[in-house]
Amino acid sequence: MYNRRKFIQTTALSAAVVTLNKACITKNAITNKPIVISTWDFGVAANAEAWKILSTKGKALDAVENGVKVAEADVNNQSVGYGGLPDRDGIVTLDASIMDHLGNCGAVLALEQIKHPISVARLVMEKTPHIMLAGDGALQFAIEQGFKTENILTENSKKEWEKWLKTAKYEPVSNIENKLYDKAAPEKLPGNQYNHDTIGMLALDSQGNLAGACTTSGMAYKLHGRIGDSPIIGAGLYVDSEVGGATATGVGEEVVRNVGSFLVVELMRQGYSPEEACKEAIKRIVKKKMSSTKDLQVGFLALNKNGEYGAYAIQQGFTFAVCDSRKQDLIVKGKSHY
Ligand code: SD4
Repeated sequence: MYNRRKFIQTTALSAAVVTLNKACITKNAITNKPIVISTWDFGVAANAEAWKILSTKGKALDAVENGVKVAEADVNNQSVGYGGLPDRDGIVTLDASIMDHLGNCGAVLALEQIKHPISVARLVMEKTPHIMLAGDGALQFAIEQGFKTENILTENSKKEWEKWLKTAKYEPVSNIENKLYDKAAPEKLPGNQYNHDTIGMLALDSQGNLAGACTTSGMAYKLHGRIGDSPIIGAGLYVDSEVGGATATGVGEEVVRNVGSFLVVELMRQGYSPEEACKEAIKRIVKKKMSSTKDLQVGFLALNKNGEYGAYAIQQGFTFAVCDSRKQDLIVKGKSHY
């Protein structure tokens, strides 16, 4: 895992990249493309895979699918794909969605036994007249499409769950950094501290097309059948080629309630910069929840069609990774409400 202390402060970004004025979606703006951004430190490895495609003039859609597959396959990542922490009943259920510049989209909800839900989501988009497939139906479709079923609950995640069963208390922790930032190595924390670290990825390719992908094992120890924001188009992910794209991480219920990613894109349409749009969306969540956001984490990440990006979270500690022709392994510490 990438060392979380290797943060590069937002302030270190060049002014040309982080645009804080509202008039960012102007016709004459210079477009920074190709570019790929994704949530959290593990986004660096995922971006690197996406960059192989983007840097050779490949499509944003292929880039985001292949990029997030890195996180899905990473056995040490206990919040995405293979190795993800299970639900209350010890079953790993995965949520994923994908969207392209034409508004095509596909999603799988509570998919079991499949290592790469994002690829199933893409096939839902490309091979069916539907957008979402859930549970058994999603699994049946995946098998029909040739996906291999396998046990995606690793020994490590099973042990964490067994430990959790002793108290069986469901307490979403806002994120590991909020309370324990700089105090303990993340790898020493108990698994239930990792309970929300979705990968959301947005890419702009050399043709100027945008795409996004979002994939997660959701909140650890959730009720069986619980669906988060990540596979809900408009909540965990949204792309509009006229404007830009957005993705979310954190407590999905709050993102769904506020149709978060759609909101961020619509704010960018009104002229907000990506960071300002994320900030405004976070402010709305905080306002509605009043004082009960102390332990709540939600983070938004956005990319506009000019290749400008930004993020904002409720709690400190939200990071995202950026990869473009200038820098391939940039980690940015997102700004936060608290
Ligand atoms: C969910 N939003 O299922 C996801 C979890 C997450 O960072 O984002 N973790 O609610």
